Amino acid sequence: MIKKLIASALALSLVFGGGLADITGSPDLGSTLPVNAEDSANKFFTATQSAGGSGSRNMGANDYVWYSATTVKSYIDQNSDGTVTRAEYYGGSLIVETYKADGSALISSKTISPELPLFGGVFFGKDNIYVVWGQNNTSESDSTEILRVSKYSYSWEKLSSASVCGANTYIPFSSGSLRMTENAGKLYIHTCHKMYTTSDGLNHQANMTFTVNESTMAVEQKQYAVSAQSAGYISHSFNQFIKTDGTKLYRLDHGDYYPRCVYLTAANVGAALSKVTGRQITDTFPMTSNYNYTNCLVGGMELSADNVLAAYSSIDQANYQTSTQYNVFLAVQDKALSKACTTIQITSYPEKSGITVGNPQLVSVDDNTLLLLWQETKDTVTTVKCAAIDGSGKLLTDIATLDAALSDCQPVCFSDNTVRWYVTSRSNPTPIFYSIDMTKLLNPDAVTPGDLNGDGKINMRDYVAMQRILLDSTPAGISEEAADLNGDGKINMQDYVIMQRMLLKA
Ligand SMILES: [Ca+2]
Ligand SMILES: [Ca+2]
Repeated sequence: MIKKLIASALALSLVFGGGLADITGSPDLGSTLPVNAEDSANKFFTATQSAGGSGSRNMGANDYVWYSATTVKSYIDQNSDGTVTRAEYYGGSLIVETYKADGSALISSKTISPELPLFGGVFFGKDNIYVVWGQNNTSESDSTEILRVSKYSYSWEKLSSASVCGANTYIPFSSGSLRMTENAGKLYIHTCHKMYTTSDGLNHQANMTFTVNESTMAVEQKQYAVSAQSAGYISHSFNQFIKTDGTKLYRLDHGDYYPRCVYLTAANVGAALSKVTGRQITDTFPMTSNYNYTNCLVGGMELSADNVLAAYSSIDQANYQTSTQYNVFLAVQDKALSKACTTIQITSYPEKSGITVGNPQLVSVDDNTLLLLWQETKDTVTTVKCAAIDGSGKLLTDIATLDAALSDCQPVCFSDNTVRWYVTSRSNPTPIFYSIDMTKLLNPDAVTPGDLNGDGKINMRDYVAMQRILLDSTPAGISEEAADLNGDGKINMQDYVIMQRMLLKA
């Protein structure tokens, strides 16, 4: 009986073309197969080379070139229809491109002309997109616009802007970065600048912070006064991070002098930006012959339910005169900044290991789950290491090795619980989109209904596997659990018909 039903269903399958022989050529029933790098060891991971898109080079741009970071040029965001936006400042303009959800093909593109000569950053907010620009003020005029925040709709229509003039700024974003966050209609910008010339004839560098009202675009708070670390003023600050949980505003700076460490502050949301509680989350770095050089790179700061976590790489600071081997560390600080910071050493490569460890990145997945990533190079082969961690920094998974790279595109967790980022390079100038399915990373044995062979996709291979189950017996490596699509505990024609519908919709 079953065999008869299958025979008629097989005839039915001709309706959606492709046939069964060409299972790799028409997995999505007519659509082009993306060039996917399948990773059988890591079924949670995919790499997709896009067809189309502007060329650039952002691979490794999250590593500090010398001692200081630069503004982040590459951004990724998920659109409401599931497509992916890439925004990247490259070649003197801001490229905005929309790709298919899996990154396989470019759908549309536009270019945003710079409003001022220096690029600060992009922030994809709840309701709008914000782009920051800046310009030098070497004449030290208090009326020169040194920073502009432009507000865009999600269709990239310019709506309005806010300006900051003077602000003791000689060169904005100099020898540091810029990051933004938002909460309850306020946009927070944490960055840095070289300041007006002081009596020693120099233009010293420090951090600065602004709060912008997102509806009126009024700059409501400015924090750039030369002050002390007790007020959150860091000199020099070579990298800046900012996050808020709606209660407190957390800022992280990579200081090289006042103080010489990675420094975290917390201010109450709505209170003065200078009214902070502060904590060193690394020891004070020993003074080196070039004091700007701290032998440390900070790559990420995220919040969990109870903690502020920061990822960084560093040499063995206790033996700074001889140590050259970088390792990855996590700093875990309670949100009240009341306890001693916990340092977790993630890698323990010995000196002269031959492994170059890059600046790590940290991604918030949910209140108590994060993803830690870093790049390693050995014998000219670059890989990405990754592991899920909980909100207190405890490893939830083994450290996996991926055939991938990192860039200055901060990876983002999309609504499908998948972390995505992209990388461009000299050999591959158009984007390769990488994705880590957090559900699969955390539950490697979990099955996805319809994905009978567990390769992360539902396609003709699964359809064939379903037929084999019904006609004969379950082939090796095929999940019967994934074949029971209506969840009634049996695999029969009802599941077969559901699978056909799934494939027709794909
Ligand atoms: Ca499959
Ligand atoms: Ca069933």
